[in-house]
Amino acid sequence: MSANPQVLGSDQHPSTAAMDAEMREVDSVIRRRLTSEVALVDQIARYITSAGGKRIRPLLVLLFSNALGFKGPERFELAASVEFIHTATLLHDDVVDESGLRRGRQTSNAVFGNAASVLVGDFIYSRAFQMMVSVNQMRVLQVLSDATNVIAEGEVLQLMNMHDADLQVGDYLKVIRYKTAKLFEASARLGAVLAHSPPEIEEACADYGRSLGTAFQLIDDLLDYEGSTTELGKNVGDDLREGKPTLPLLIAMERGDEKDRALIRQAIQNGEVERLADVIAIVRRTGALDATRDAAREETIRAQRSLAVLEDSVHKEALLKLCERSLERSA
Ligand code: GRG
Repeated sequence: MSANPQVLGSDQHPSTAAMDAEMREVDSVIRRRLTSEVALVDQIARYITSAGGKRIRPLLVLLFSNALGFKGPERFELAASVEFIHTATLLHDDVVDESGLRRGRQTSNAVFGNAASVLVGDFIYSRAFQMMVSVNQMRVLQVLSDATNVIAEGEVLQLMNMHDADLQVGDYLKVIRYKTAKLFEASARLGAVLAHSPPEIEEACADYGRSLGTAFQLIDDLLDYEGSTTELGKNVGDDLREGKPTLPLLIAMERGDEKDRALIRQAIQNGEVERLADVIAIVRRTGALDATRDAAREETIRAQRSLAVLEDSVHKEALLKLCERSLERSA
């Protein structure tokens, strides 16, 4: 497996060969730690993890711990642990959203049912906590328990915002900072925690993660209107079907004429995925997709600036590059 096939292709950067080896180690921890005597747990856990995923959160743990000079084996345990938390949230999210496609295959809920999917999500989530306890550092537990708590709050906030065509941009941003950016933030911060970095370095790493995570979700929301189902590995238009008021729609309503506004309003309120083609035409014509990408770009610039505290290294270079790749991604 390449360190990060989507955002850090193997010909892209000198740190890639070294990171490939480290990511293979993470993969091996994932395989070792994802076993259970309960056959269905094994089956579902393997089903979701074997489909891959970009592994961007574990990559952050590894790049920051390396950039700060920490080389202990705990980095692999924590990298796998954040990927487990991410995986558990995906299993739960696909149930909540009634999604049918993820990572280019049927979702676990579509194959095994909602109950099994939620419960195996709980298994993976609690396994992540067993692994972080094994590192034996209270600060690690604090970072990850706080992060998972905020992620859950973000999902509840998002639920409350469904079908709300009057949602303010600030409220939308709060949801994406909670549900997505928080785990990026925690992953980056963990590198600094492992390296026992001083508070100002730890905060700068956390800032990078928060900004990159925000950009990442902005692009995710954009790709739901601009991307292709084949490339994304999940169904485009899912957000509209659920009546999610994401930034492309909020901007299009602000910039469009009365007719555009009425159409998008109604689509959000009723979750009218059958109006997807009309909605895509409006978000394109009003420049809402470009504006969303611009907002993501601003976040990545902020992320890159946060790295000023790090000494030059191939790992820092890779973190800078990750920002650019995250803007260009199509999956
Ligand atoms: C179990 C702590 C816990 C909470 C449950 C359902 C839920 C609360 C949270 C869901 C949060 C969520 C799914 C946010 C979206 C994050 C996101 C952008 C997912 C896609 O990430 P990628 O593109 O996925 O990194 P891959 O497939 O590459 O791993």
